[in-house]
Amino acid sequence: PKTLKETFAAKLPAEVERIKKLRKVHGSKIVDEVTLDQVYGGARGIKSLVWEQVRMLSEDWAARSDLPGYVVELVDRCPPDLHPMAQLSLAVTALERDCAFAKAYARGTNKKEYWEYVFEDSMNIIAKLPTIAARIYHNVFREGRSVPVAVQKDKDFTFNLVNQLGFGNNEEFTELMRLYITLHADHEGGNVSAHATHLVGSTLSSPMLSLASGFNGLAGPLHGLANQESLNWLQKMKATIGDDLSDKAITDYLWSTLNSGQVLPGYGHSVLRQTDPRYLAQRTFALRHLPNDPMFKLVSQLYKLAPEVLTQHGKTKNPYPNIDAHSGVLLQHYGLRETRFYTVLFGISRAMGVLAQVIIDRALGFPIERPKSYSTDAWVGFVGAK
Ligand code: FAM
Repeated sequence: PKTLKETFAAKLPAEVERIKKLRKVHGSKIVDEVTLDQVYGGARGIKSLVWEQVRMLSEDWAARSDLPGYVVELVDRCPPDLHPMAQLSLAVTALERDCAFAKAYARGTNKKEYWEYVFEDSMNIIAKLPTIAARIYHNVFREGRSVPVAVQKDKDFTFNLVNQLGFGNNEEFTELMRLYITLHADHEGGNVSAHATHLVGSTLSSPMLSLASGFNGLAGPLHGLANQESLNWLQKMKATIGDDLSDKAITDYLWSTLNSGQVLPGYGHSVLRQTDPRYLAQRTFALRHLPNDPMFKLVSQLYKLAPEVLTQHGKTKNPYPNIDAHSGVLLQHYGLRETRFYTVLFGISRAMGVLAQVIIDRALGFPIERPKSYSTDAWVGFVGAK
């Protein structure tokens, strides 16, 4: 059987030709109009990116999972009150020392071969993420009293992640994490972590530095950190309302959050206008495995009540829950209660999607990304306003 890299290499020439032809015949066709609102509104909805997907192989990752000693040392020296996402970003940045692409570029490699080095780097990074994450976890939440066990080369990627965190004896939790890792990799190109990785990669910066940029974006509370925020908020709610999960008690709490000028974490989305299918997949898992967990019951009540409250609030374009409204409740059920670690798990999964795209970007020879910017005075002139 062919390796992932061989499969990709075999498909590439036809894809390059397809895009060449598409551009030759249709290159001047208009695909979107841009309004001034979109210019000021975070470029929302402007059709301007290309995105695809690939699958990965656990066995190959296990073989590449060893960390260089200096990265271990770097992580070990981080103070425990440095947020785990900042530590993850630091460690990924530090992996750049062994970047095959940067070395090949410095040697003057032909640009047609860039993707092959980016592929190797991406596989190496993904392979090392569980060990880095587990090291951070043991340092921060076990006061460094334990270190992650070695990767088992014959086991799948997620088993090793769970095992290194210290939960390897729980098959149901491992199964949850297989779902989790699958769901969080899924994305399109416009979300911040995907776009940041792609944008930085377009400068031919290394996959390590590109991914670290994506992680830095993922660490924001409106993006990946929402999974941490969501469980913290649910716990605060539970501490306030206790066992009273009545519609009134919860509705009042939702309004108190909104009236204090905060968002409801885990609700809303820049693109989706319905319940996030990734939320529903997690809900299906919870209904099967933990229907009586008190925090899941609270999450279910919110699912029933929050959309109506957000609709009355009248601001969000999407009053339904997203992926982050559910994941924390599942993790805490199996004993992974350290909310500050949650976005790291999101990041491990997201790396697969965004690095796959960086490989494709280089394979298709995408150029440096450079939208045009104008001052408000220029925009005023452009739209003919006074
Ligand atoms: N609670 C309260 N207000 C909200 C809201 C929420 N959950 N979601 C959106 N709004 C407000 C938003 O702040 C904005 O208010 P202003 O006009 O005062 O600025 C207004 O509704 C319009 O926002 P929008 O156009 O509907 O959404 P955006 O595209 O601007 O923002 C989100 C999208 C996801 C950043 C936003 O819904 C939000 O802040 N949600 C809570 C945080 C969250 O769950 N993020 C995770 C998203 C997730 F899918 C991920 O990235 N992992």
